[in-house]
Amino acid sequence: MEAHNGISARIVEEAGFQGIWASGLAVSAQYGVRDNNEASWTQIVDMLEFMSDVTKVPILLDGDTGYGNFNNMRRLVRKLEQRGIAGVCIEDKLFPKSNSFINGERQPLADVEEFSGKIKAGKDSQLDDNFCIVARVEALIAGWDLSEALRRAEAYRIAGADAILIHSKSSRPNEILAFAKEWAGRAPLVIVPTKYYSTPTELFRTAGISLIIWANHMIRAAIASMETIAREVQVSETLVNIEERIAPIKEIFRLQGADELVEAEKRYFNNG
Ligand code: SPV
Ligand code: MG
Repeated sequence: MEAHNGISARIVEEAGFQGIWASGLAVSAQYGVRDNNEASWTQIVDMLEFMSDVTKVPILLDGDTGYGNFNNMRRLVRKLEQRGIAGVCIEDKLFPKSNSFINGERQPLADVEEFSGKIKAGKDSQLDDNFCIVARVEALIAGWDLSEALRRAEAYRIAGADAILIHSKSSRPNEILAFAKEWAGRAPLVIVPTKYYSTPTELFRTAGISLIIWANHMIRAAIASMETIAREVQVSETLVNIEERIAPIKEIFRLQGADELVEAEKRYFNNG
């Protein structure tokens, strides 16, 4: 499940998800900027540090294109490992990227050799064997066919990618299922069913998909709720109608771990 800051990461973990997707779209949005590499890579990694500090489940960063060439990718991997991030997904587009759902078909793809070198450089620079690099294939989004998607995925697998994210903007799962069939389990497959969300998850499980990313649903939940409450209070000039519909203050304290500090003060701050 997507998260975009410390508190949303904590909420996602508490709900029982086994991993967190640090979405480029959502982290950009919570900063109030576009998903076009407007936030710098260090601003993204700084936010990831807050997310990692308050959770235990693995965090997969949506690392866009790796924020540059193979050399930027090497540095990104080292910095993510230092902050306890479990892996990074990079997509075969060009920096600065745009979100795949905005004119996705008009976006140029990366050269396969160059992108494969970026994957290899990332894998060669990780110190923790468990760090994962997921290679995201944008061929179907950019208007190429299944064979181009498979050609790219195979090149990225050979370059060392731990998993392949095959992306689609179709409202039907057909091209994803066709890809999975041809791929035949060569490496774990990851999907993002934002557009084909009505497909039952069980169908993907049967098709051999290893991981589903619900890519933007925490930021969308937050936006919908904030828009409703802000408009209502602005018009009604009172809190009486909304108080019961929003989280109590004590829920904020709980999510922040306020109790732990009270306990710590008893242990370390008796004379304070
Ligand atoms: C993101 O969550 O930022 C993604 C997924 O990259 S998508 O928006 O579907 O491209
Ligand atoms: Mg993204």
